[in-house]
Amino acid sequence: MRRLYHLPLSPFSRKVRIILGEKGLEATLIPEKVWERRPEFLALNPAGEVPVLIDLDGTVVVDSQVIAEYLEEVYPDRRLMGFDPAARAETRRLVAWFDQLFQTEVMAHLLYEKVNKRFMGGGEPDSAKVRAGHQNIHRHMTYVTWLVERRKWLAGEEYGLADLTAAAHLSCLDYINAVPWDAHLPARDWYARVKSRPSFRTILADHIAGMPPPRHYADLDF
Ligand SMILES: N[C@@H](CCC(=O)N[C@@H](CS)C(=O)NCC(=O)O)C(=O)O
Repeated sequence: MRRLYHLPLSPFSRKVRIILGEKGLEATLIPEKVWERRPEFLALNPAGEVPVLIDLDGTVVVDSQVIAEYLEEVYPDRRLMGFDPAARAETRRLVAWFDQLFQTEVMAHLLYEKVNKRFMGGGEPDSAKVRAGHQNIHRHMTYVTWLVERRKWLAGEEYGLADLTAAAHLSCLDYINAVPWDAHLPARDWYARVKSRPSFRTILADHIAGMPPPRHYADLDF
């Protein structure tokens, strides 16, 4: 059986789970408490990070974007990165936007401070960082709105990796009720379209013990 080492509120793990769903590939999800730094897990990924995919033939693939590109090559029937080099370049640009820029400006301030610290025993959230995260997110939501007012999906006319990467990040923040949807209605409508896809179902079913999501989290008409 294909296996995916993951964490429920890891945006990079969610990105891979959604890709697997879109491509109709089954995988057993194995939660990995990365902070425990298990030797068996470090042997799979010396960086100690999730996600890690072990494919049917035992191939070990590490890093969400490397996994995305691997799955696109090995299981090309349902393409998620575009059909020509220009479309793939635009997809990769937006994936990098969310995995790098959004991660640094928003996720590291909000998710790390509010959630990761709690599990990893890192102390109280730093309120200046949390405030910065809440401010920074507006520029990214404004950019999503700018894109979807000009295109059907983020990277163009087809749903794909750019959409699911952005949604993977936002879904983690939505779980802690940190997305200002009401101030960015076109972005909310785009997210509602992504959210209603079957590949998103397991994401919406996630439930972390002692940390319930807000009511609207799994609601398709939020
Ligand atoms: N570039 C990596 C980043 C993965 C990453 O940052 N994973 C986090 C969870 S969201 C992690 O496992 N961190 C382990 C740690 O901080 O010790 C990817 O795209 O997969």
